[in-house]
This record gives sequence, C-alpha cells and structure tokens, in this order.
Amino acid sequence: MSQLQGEIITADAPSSNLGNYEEAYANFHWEDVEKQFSWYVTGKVNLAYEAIDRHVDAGKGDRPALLFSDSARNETYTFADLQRKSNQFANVLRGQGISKGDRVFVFMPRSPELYVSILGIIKIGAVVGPLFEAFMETAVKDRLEDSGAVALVTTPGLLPRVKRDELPLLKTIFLVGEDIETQEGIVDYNTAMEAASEETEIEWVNREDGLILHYTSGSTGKPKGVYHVHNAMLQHYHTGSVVLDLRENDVYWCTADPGWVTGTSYGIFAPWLHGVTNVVRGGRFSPGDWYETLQRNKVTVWYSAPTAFRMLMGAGEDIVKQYDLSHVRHILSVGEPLNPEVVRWGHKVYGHRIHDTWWMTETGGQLICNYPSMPIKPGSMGKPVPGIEAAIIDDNGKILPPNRMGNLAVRTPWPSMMRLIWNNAPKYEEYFRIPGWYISGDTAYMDEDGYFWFQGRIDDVINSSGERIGPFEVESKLVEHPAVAEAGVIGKPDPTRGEIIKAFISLREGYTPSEELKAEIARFVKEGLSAHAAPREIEFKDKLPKTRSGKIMRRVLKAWELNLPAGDLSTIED
Ligand code: 6R9
Repeated sequence: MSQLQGEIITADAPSSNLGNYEEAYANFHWEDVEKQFSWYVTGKVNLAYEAIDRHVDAGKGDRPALLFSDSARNETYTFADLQRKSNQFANVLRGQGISKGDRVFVFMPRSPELYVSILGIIKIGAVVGPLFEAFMETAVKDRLEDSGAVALVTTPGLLPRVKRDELPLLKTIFLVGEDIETQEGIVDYNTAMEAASEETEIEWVNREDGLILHYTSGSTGKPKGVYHVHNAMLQHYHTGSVVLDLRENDVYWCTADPGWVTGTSYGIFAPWLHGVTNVVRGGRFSPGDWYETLQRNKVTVWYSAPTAFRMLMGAGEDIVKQYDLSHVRHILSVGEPLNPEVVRWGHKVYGHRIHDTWWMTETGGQLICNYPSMPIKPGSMGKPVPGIEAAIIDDNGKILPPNRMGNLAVRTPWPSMMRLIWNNAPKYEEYFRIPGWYISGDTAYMDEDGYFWFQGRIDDVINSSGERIGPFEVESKLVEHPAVAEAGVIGKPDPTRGEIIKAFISLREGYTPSEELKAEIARFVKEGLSAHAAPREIEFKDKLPKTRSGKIMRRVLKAWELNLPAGDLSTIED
C-alpha cells in the first residue's frame, strides 16, 4: 500500500470547471445544481426535455448532438433532429397504448435509432430497460419477465432470442430494419416513425418518477433490476461539469454501450444535459479504429475503461503516433481498478493523465473521482465528488481511521442513488443495512490525504496466512510484467494458509507458456510487491472471462478452479 501511495502526478489543468477541490467540496450545495434547471421553479420535470429540447429552445438546435459511425454508417444528428425524432417515437409509443410508468426495453446494437428510442421512451414518462445486444435467450427472458416489460425495440437479427410465447405481458415489439413483415404485436419501426408527427406533448413527471431500469449481476442469484428516477439528472449534470469537465464546445466520446450504466449516465445523460456533441462508435474494439475515431471527430473528452486502456497499451506506442490526437484534453476511466502502470503509460504516450472514477450501477453516477485540477496518485480512485460523503466503515458502522481496510460506504441519500431493486425489497435493504449509509460491497481504504484505494469486492479479498491481500494489487503488478497481457487473481483454498493466491494469465503476443515463465512471473511479483502477494499457482489461458463492460470475472475463475457452477453468466463477454 505505502509503496503505491508515494507516487504523485501533478494536475493537468488548474483551470478546470471544478477549480480548487477542497474549496469546491466545502462550499457545495445541491440546491445550486437544482437551480440550473427550470423545473426548480416550474415543477415540470423530464430528463429528455432537459437533455434535448431545452437546447433547441435556447437557440442551439443546429448544434451537432450525435456523431454516429460504424462500419456501415456515418451520420450526424443535431439537437433539433433528435428533438423531432424522439417526439416521433414518443407518438409511436403512445399509438400502441404505452404510457407513463410502463417498462419499455431496448435490445439492439448501437445505432442512432437506439438513442432516439431511449429519448422517446423517457419523453412519455415510461421506464427504459437497456439490454446488451450480446444477451442470449435466457438473459433476455429473465429481464423482460422480472420487469414486466410491455414493449421492446429490437432488430430482426436479435428477434429469435426473444421468447414471446413465454412473455405474456410483452405486447409490442418494434423492429428496426428493412422489409419488416408486420404481424400481430410486431410494428415496423421505420414505417411507424414516418407516419408519426414531429411534435408531441412531453409527459411532465415528478422528480422521483421512474427513468431507467438497469439489470446488473450480483455475486449470487439472478440479475437485479436497479431502478433510477429523473432526479438522477442532478448527479449527471453536476459530475458532467466537475468530473468530465465538459465545456461549451466539447466533442465527447464515452466508449460504453448503453447496456451498461456508463453508456446511459455518461453515454447519454451527462453530455446531453450539458449540450455537448456526443460521439457514438458502433462495432468492436480495435486500436486503429479507436484512434481513428478520436482523430476524425476531434474528440476533446474521452471516457473509457481499464480493459480498453490495457489493450491499447498492449498495441504499443508506435500506432499512437500515426494519429492526430491533439484535440484530446481530458481522459477518464471507470469499471474496474485502473492499474498504476496504465496511468503512467497513458501520461507518457497521450501526454495526459487518465482520471479514474469510481461508482456503480446502484449509485447511478460518479462518486469518487480524480479531477483535472487535483494531483493523481496512480492506483487510487481519487476523492469524493463535492456533495458526496464517503467513508471506510466496519461491519457495525464505525468509521475507520486512515489506512485501515473496510467497507467502502456512502452517506445516504444522493440524487442518483437507486430507489428500488425491482421486485426485490430484501436485496435493496441489504445495501442500507447500516443506518445512514449505503454499503457498496467494495472494500477500500483511505490514506492520510483523503485518497481512496480500491481493494476488492467483499467476496474477492484474499486471506493468506492471516495477511489480507487485495487481488487488484497483485493483478496490477502482474500486468507490469512484459509477458502479461491480462491477469485475474483469486484465493484458492489451502489447508495450511487458508488461501493461496492463484493467478490466471493471458500472455501478450510473442510469448509462449512455460514453467520457466511461470517462475519468473511469480518472482517478479514477489520482488516487486511482497512475498505473500506472489501467486503460488499460475495458469495460462488464451482469454480471461470478462463482463461486457470489461471486468475480469473472478467468480468464474474461482468456479473453474473449484469445479463449481459459475452462476449467472448473462453478462459475460462471449
Ligand atoms: C460504473 C460501473 C460496479 C463495480 C464496483 C467496483 C468496480 C467500478 C471502479 C471499480 C475499481 C474503479 N469498479 N469502478 N473498481 N476502481 N474506478 O462500473 O458499474 O458495472 O455496476 O460495476 O465495478 O467493484 O462495485 P458496475
């Protein structure tokens, strides 16, 4: 721990929206954020209005809102275009008898129609349920069934994965594609859109009315429907300003799919609430393609994930030099621990620090972050967002002193805090079992300077011979070895030590598995971190199991190891 704490990379941009962190934190009031919105006075709330229509009303309708590209399409939509199209889809939904509070799911690859659909659903006060396009039959059915979804927007290619005969509540399917054969319950999206008026009555809702239902996996059981309300826009707007540092003419790219909370909170809501141009790139990851996307769109603010940054690091420095990335001003990361090695590499190669941000589906928005005006300690998640109180507490709710590992907890409430787990009140209450606190399920410690350091999920922390070991520290060290592309570390039960550390490793191009290499890698950790942190067992794998958002699924590694069922795999990559 102390070894990592010493390193500091000083601030990129002293003149950011946030300014001095300590001052901003001390003087913060949520009411100042609320006053940015007209509903503070009028009481008329709808997030889609604030994200799109408000900018048109302010004379900014011609500004590009969405720059979409994939291998087949390259299209620009202004705020006025999105206003018209989302109005049309709102009317299409109403034409099918869908109304406020209904759950309407979207299940398709990234496309302009996906974004228009989400906005249209919100405009009528219905609740959006985003699904990853990679979900197979059971995953789709579980979510539609649990939520009682009445409608779904999807494509002909994905339709076979929707078990309509087992979903009696699912009345309407909108199909986005060419030559759609309509039948009972199937609506041709494009034809319906053409026939619909470009004007609509926005459904003004209460700030505590439903906005979005994101299903996410826990360590046990079926996926949980995490329910957020329109009030969350306060957090999206606030963090869009102080964390993403969005400014008037920014071109912003969040690489996440809306099937994941990052792809909605920060791939839709935060940028559009700020009226900035939002880049969406469909298709699969490739380093050349991503750098080309940054270059072509002149991206200024870029939000991605450690897994992507590690792959870009794996692709090397030479390819970076082939592109003009000079417009990039601010880089951020979320989803899993951001290895110090990656922060150092990014700083050297991109000339910018990568700013780690910590939050969860359940928290709806960023909570602990690194800011452009604050020194970064590589490996730390940063400090609480102004307006947020975070602490490390023990199982009885006692706040622990600096450098003690415990539960990462957040003082309740905050604007984007989940308001329900759909159909599962006991699950919801587990998070709030200690009065006044939200218990994240992550373990961390806070250092003397108030920086938070991620240690693991509660259930991932390894205890070997009485030493508590965070798998992240070991994994971070492992990926610093030149042969290691990615690493996942678990505690393997051991009769004498309680647990030993076992590492699953995928190798970089040009390295072949061997016993010598295993010994060398183990020695590297032993020498670079500590003896008790060195893996006693190493297994090479071509690929590690990962969620669609790039998290290495340690629970799957553990199940492999122990010959146990791997549990719910609906969020696995492929
Ligand atoms: C936004 C998102 C939440 C879990 C969270 C934690 C891990 C997220 C992290 C991080 C270390 C970070 N996580 N950000 N771990 N450093 N900066 O990722 O939501 O998919 O619900 O995952 O991801 O374990 O509890 P979600």
